[in-house]
Amino acid sequence: MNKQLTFAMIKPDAVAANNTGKIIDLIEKNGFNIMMMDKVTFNTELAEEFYAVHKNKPFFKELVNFITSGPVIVMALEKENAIADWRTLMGATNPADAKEGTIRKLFAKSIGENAVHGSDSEENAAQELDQVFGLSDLAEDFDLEECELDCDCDECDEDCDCEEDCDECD
Ligand code: RTP
Ligand code: MG
Repeated sequence: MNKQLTFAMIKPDAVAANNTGKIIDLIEKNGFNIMMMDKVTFNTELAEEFYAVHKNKPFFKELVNFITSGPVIVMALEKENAIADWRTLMGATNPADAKEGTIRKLFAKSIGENAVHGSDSEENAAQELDQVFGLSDLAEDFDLEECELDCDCDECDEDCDCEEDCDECD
């Protein structure tokens, strides 16, 4: 199987509890390659967009309030089968149901404050990576080097989605 990228987040509860390092250690020990990482605080607009699929659920407001309540660690993780394997390492949404050794079993406080997030499909991984890291044109081989073409001409568009003109083409 080819390498896959997924979007992962250490949520505000785990960051506030100083569990960031322990969770990153587990991520690395389980064979994930951290391709990108940042510490950010979601604003309400991004949180509502990020969790839009849950907008009609009774817990939506609580979820948005929680995810915007403090800094989070956002990551792009690379591995074969990264999407499913990260969900397995995270454990069940409700820590009461999470298996021994999973991150949620170890660090989640409750179903609402459950330490980590992971994309649940290829489509959502691409969307979430784009929402948070602005990777609108994920290359198939997941080469995440910054674009150096700086161009939106027809010729270069095949390789580059950035919208600035380069000197040669404008
Ligand atoms: P996530 O999206 O955060 O990785 O979590 P998940 O896939 O395991 O769970 P999902 O069904 O997508 O739910 C998103 C987040 O909403 C909160 N939640 N609260 N109070 C509740 O009944 C409830 N149910 C879900 C959780 O924080 C969950 O991670
Ligand atoms: Mg989910």
